[in-house]
Amino acid sequence: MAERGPAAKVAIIGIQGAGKTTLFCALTGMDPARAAAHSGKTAAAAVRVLDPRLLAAHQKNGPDKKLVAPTLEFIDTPPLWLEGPQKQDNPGIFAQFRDADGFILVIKAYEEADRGKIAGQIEAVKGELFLADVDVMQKRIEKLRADTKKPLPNRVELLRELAGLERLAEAVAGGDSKAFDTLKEEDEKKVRGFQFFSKKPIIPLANVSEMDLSAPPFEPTAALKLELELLGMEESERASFMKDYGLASLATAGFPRQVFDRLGLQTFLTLGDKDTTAWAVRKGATSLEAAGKIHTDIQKGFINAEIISWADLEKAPSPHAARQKQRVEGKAYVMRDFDVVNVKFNV
Ligand SMILES: Nc1nc2c(ncn2[C@@H]2O[C@H](COP(=O)(O)OP(=O)(O)OP(=O)(O)O)[C@@H](O)[C@H]2O)c(=O)[nH]1
Ligand SMILES: [Mg+2]
Repeated sequence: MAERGPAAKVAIIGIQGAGKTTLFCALTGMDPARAAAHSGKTAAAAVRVLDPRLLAAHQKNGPDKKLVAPTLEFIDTPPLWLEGPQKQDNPGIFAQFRDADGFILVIKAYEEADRGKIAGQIEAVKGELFLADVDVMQKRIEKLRADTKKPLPNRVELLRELAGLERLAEAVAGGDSKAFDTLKEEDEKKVRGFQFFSKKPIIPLANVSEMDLSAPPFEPTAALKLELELLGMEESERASFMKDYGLASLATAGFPRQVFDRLGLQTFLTLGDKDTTAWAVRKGATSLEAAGKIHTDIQKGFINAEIISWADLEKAPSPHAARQKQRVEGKAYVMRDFDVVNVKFNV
């Protein structure tokens, strides 16, 4: 099997001191001292997305086999928004995570003074991302305005792109990113290459003090500093501290799975002789697309897909027994989460 890249890249953003690096360390296991050395730059690390269903399938298929999980790449970023005299221009920073598929916006809410400012923080940070997009759009608009004055053979096409971008720039400058959803497919293809931030999902996470865990401002909420400290403890010590704080589980432990879902991704399984592998695919993907995730040759030679639903695998004592419930589906079949797949193909 070929080495797989991450299923998605997720940039951790927020105002100064929000807890971005603390979250990054809690998620990736990176030593805070090492992460601090990246101050002012981005740092990236991959995290496995371990769904309980994958762990159960692995047990069922043979616990000695290799377990292959999808990964998310998390990117720690410098503060995107600085107040007052510290305000600085750092345009180069955006290029470092332009290819992110989505964002976690860490909200600084661990001090009394932060509490009334949650909506303001979201607006400020989103505003920086949107402004960065508008800058890129304006540059392209200027170029298109100049080009459409020339008698170029594709002038009609360029005029169309210009009109589309002018509309988009106006909407995004006004804080409205829904304009992306109304683009016609051919126009969407044109702007896709720019990887605009404003069309990507933003997941806010409230970083509160351990005192406020019982009254979260919204979900997801975590006391990130406490979580990082707990993660550094021995198992038994951690369990007793968690009990003291009334924490049933660590928010950061389940977070990669939540993010995976919020980014519009789902999973399918292949149960091999040597491995149990979970593959990431977008929600709504067909069996043909799923086949392409495994190998382009398997997609090209696709005949059909043998599918066992997750519910049937879960109930069966073994993968072999679950095959009694197997269905054969064509290439247009829309994948369900945690389907077990065996693609038949011509070589
Ligand atoms: N009391 C408390 N302090 C926190 C919490 N989260 C982070 N901090 C502290 O706030 C400071 C900044 O945390 P970082 O994780 O470095 O924040 P950051 O968003 O990466 O900061 P910049 O990279 O400078 O923008 C550190 O001293 C943290 O220990 C929290 O939940 N409670
Ligand atoms: Mg930081």
